[in-house]
Amino acid sequence: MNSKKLAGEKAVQYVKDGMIIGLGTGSTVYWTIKKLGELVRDGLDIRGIPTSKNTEELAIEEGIPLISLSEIGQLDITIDGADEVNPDLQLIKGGGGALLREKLIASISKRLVIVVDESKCVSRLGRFPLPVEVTPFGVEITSKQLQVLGCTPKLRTKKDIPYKTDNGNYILDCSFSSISEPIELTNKINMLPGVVENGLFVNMAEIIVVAKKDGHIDYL
Ligand code: ABF
Repeated sequence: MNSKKLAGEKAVQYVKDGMIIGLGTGSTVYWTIKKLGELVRDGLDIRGIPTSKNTEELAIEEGIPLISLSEIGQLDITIDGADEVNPDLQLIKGGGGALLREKLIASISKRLVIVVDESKCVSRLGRFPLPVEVTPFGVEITSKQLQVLGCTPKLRTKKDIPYKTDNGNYILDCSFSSISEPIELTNKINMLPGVVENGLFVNMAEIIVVAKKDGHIDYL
């Protein structure tokens, strides 16, 4: 059973004709986008806003009409993945490097629906290192400031060179091991000079579609 496919496809139930949809990034929401492509080919009238260049390519391949952020004030729904979900529906996102665009698009969406397999559900956030998008300039300073908040930052690299986001920034993956106060922490992190955005999505998700190993779906 492909849990990611099950969760991704299930989220399509929230999509109605005429909607403007934020299209997330990652291997779970991949299946949402594939399903939406099928429905568009059967006549579903939607327009999508991708959260990353990878998602934009996939949406174009699937024939989903795109619209730019400058043309709209609000989205009807955003469907996205996550790296961790706690019982209060607080999230860690950004493992795919798209956290800035994901958070921006989610912030102007009427609903944020998250699709995960059950491995992402945790009692407390922090097992997954928190991605923090930072400016390349002064990354050493920002890293030291993040350490003061109690984590071990690690510069994300790809083939031994610093990974660059779609926005031209770096990512520091910050191991906090346990995050008990995500709301307080996200505010402290975003106050630091050099931080562009962090992967804590607090009080944003409305529905979590969780695919279990046995093929059942839970809704949080
Ligand atoms: C994306 O979904 C990222 O924010 C997050 O890292 C990723 C989860 O990836 P996957 O669905 O591939 O496990 O939105």
